[in-house]
Amino acid sequence: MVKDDTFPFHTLLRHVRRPVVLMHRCKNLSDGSNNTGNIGTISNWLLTPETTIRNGDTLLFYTRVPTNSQFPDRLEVRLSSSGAITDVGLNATSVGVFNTLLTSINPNLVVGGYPDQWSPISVTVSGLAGPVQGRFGLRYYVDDAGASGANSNYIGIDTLSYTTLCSSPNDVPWLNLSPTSGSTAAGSSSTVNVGTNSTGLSAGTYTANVCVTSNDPLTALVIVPVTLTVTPEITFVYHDLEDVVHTGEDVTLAGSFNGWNNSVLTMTHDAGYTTFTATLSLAAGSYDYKYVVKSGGDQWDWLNTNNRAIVVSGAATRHDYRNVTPGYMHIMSAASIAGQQNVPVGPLVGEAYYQGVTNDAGSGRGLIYQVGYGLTTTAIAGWNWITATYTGQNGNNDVFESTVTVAASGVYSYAVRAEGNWGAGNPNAGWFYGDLDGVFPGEPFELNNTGLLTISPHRLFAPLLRR
Ligand SMILES: [Ca+2]
Ligand SMILES: [Ca+2]
Ligand SMILES: [Ca+2]
Ligand SMILES: [Ca+2]
Repeated sequence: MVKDDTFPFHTLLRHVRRPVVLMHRCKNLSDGSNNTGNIGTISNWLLTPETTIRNGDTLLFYTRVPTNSQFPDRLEVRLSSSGAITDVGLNATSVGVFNTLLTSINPNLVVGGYPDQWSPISVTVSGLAGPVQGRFGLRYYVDDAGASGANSNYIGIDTLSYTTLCSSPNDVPWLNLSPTSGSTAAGSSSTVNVGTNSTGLSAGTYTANVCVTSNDPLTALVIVPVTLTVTPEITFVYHDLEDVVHTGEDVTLAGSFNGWNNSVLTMTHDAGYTTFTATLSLAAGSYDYKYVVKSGGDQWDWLNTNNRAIVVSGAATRHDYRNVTPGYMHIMSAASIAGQQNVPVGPLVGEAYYQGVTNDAGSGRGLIYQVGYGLTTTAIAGWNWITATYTGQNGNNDVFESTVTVAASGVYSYAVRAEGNWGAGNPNAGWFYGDLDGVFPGEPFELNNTGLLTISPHRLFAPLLRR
């Protein structure tokens, strides 16, 4: 008995088709159909197509009875190993070729013994001597049923699927087996080579089972699970816009993905040593990394003050640029400096600390220093800025200076600044400014802590006037 308008569908697949199957005693249903007499035994069958059935295969479906049903129902899941034959017996108590009972839902026909909401039923095949050709049979089997019986209401079945653990090798192209069959003498062993080939596969996890069937009565089937994880390829590209990396120097890529080993992954450089690339297969996840310049020692901080981070979820190309930030910026010259217009005044002196970049003798790689003056009413970026020259070390700090020549007399503020990410197109570009009490984590740049530069009108000397 099949009917499709009594339950709402099981929602998982309701849009696919209308597979609700009902088997009922029909004493109250309007269509008046009957499955048995006033009292009798109902044995209604739903058969799957013929297939190869192995131990470990799983039949999954959803089933239910009406809410608060007072007439118990029962469902048997049976197995036939007789190929395409559909013989279910001649009467309500016989089962024909479906003589293997896999499970029974509400076997004792008790009220409440059958789920009254859509519930999954999973049946795993076991106990077969080997693969068989056959069918599954769902048998609605209720005695004392019918209009005057104590049992039988109706049930629904929906969203039925069948999962076989052993696939045809043609369905698993990424797995190679050799040999695919053979014989092994009792007490000895044979080697089966299993190879994988990820060509053409997108990133992800692939699983299959290698199933070994034999006529061994004790282990007719051995299942070896195989998992192939194809990881996304990530291409790292470092753009050396500031020429921090000189011709002949290597850049390595070190990160949490290779134990921060700064010697195992040397990036490929272009002819001009301006672009460095490396491609890695990385499992999905989060990683920290750094680019390390091989210049004498290993220069961890020349291209980035802090670790970079990447979240891998699929193949990607990561473009990176220099990203250095100073740990300290400071005006070293006097808080107040005086001079005359059109006469070089100063020098204005600053110092900067970039972790790992300024430490050694000489100006830090790729750093630009400037001194500047302007009115505090003018935005500091719009002051007059003059490139300054490295003059020596103050501990780990670079010291730099320049005089300035001011055209108009007046009272100005002055400050110092530095930039390491100045290459055209570097998204990390930005000047860092220094003041009199310094700029460092926890101590900001303050306009009211800049230097004072007082420029007086230029006085012409009397002897000149007398000529
Ligand atoms: Ca370069
Ligand atoms: Ca230095
Ligand atoms: Ca301060
Ligand atoms: Ca400050």
